[in-house]
Amino acid sequence: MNTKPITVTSPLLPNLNEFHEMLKEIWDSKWITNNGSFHRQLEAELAKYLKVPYVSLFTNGTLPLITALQALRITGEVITTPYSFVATTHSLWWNGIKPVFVDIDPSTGNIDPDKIEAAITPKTTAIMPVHVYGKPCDTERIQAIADKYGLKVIYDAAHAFGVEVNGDSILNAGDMSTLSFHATKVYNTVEGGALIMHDEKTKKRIDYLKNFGFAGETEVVAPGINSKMDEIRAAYGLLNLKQVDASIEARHQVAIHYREALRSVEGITFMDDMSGVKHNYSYFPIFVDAEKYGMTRDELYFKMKEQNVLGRRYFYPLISEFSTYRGLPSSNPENLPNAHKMADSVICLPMHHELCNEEIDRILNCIIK
Ligand code: T4K
Repeated sequence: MNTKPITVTSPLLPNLNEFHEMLKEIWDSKWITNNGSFHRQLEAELAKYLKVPYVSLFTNGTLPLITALQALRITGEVITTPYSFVATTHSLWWNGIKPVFVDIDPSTGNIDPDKIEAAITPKTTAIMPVHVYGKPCDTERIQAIADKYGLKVIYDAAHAFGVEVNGDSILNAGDMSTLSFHATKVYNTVEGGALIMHDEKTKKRIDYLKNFGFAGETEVVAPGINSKMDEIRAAYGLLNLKQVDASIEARHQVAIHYREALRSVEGITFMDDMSGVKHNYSYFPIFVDAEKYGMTRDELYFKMKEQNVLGRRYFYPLISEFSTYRGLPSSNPENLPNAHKMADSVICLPMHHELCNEEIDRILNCIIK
């Protein structure tokens, strides 16, 4: 096969000359990590861009999940979704917390608020939903349940950079939200992430926790971890912030193109934009109904692969199917029918800012018979 591979995503890269200028500044200053000036500037610029009060930068999108659970002193059981990247549940495991999986709403892929209350026990202390593919969870209903039972809510918003509902950032929901700035995300700092919080006191505590718990030169206030972002990635992040809007708009155009072409294909469905929501087009999942389409999801996935169109089956298998979690009572497939159905039918099509029409046509030609 000599066609060029079309990968599921491609990273947004800063202008190399501008990056070089910033690297020179870092070299001159010799301050390369530990809350440097680019780190402080990126926290401030992200808070403004994302319309949130406080941002704490992290070295990836997994450590803010682990740290948020620590900061809120979450123990016992946490209600979460099996339809996510495995890091969501791993963060609970790393804190000695038992995950309790609840099924998803098939229209969004997000945890189904109707099913949360039945999963609450005296040991439940929090809910950890995921805005999967950047589609906002029903945050109002989740908050109402949390308030009724005195639970904390930590959103894994790894996919939800820049997503807004009726003009308000989705990141303002719950007690805290986390972001991933991994290379594969809409906005990346190579590796990176952030924790979003609502008040200065929490921001201070999180900043201690990501620096071993140090509050000053000689005082350690908690068993923190090292999850600080360095100056080089903060500089890269500042440059990428300038072009992320254009990148999201380019993704939007790809989504329009896909939707126009796929709407009439029997057995293939996809998610439309939600009313009042500013989307980020981070992923473009399609769902294959084998009977109607005449081919299973895996048959289509491997057919695409043969033609070097490298979609991905995010999120298959479900987290509840991995060996660490399979034995949990809530992992029983009978408890998670919608999640299983979605995981067994999904293919995320290539989606990034540089996809050209010729590539989009190559992708669509694999699907449209
Ligand atoms: N919560 C949720 C809901 C998440 O989705 C994630 C991460 C996290 C938490 C944790 O955040 P981080 O700790 O990762 O910041 C990827 C990413 O590694 C992972 O960040 C992401 N979710 C997950 C959904 O996808 P892989 O193993 O599928 O990526 P990989 O290496 O196969 O790359 C996919 C494609 O992207 C490649 O085929 C080509 C392209 N690519 C990738 C990289 C790394 C590039 O073009 N350049 C690159 O440098 O996991």
